[in-house]
Amino acid sequence: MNRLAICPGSFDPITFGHLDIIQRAANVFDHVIVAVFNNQSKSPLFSVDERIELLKATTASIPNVSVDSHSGLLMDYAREKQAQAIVRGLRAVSDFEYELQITSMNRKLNEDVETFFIMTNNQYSFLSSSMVKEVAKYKGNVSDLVPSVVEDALKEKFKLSDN
Ligand code: COD
Repeated sequence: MNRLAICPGSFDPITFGHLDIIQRAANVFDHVIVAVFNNQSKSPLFSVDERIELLKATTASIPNVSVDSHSGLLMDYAREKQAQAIVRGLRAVSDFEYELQITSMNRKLNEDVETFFIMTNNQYSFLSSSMVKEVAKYKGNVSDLVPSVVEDALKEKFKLSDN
């Protein structure tokens, strides 16, 4: 049986922290779908299409990863794709509260899908899309935090919004 996992997130934009989780999930599952969802509590900088393009460009070298988006509930999407697993990353204790809440709700919505957590790589434990956006906005160096294609997209975004 082919094991399919979904890595859901806002990915606004993808960072090396996300990429590390996606790569490690791809090492374990037969296929991984990286799925862009809108998180109601965040106002995105990049459109869904832009986030998909950046994800495709940065995961192109991982053969068993594909990129998609969905605008409804994660668990409906998991059912539609017949996925066995959700994979999420965990950084700090602060992530745990949030992840416990959404995992409990998701389990209530669909008991057939397990959620797995991958502990952050130490070098990315401080890294978040929000911080990357803030550093880039004030012209700080983000080259160690995101792939170069993302760095370019951030520069373009903030250059355009400055005008
Ligand atoms: N190291 C390790 N993991 C990391 C790092 C890092 N440096 N940075 C981020 N991650 C992990 C996050 O912990 C997360 O697991 C994943 O990468 C994606 O992160 P984000 O921030 O892009 O994604 P979120 O947390 O905004 O995603 C939330 C969802 C969009 C998945 C959620 O809102 C959702 O499921 N929405 C759809 C509606 C729904 O079904 N809701 C659930 C019922 S309440």
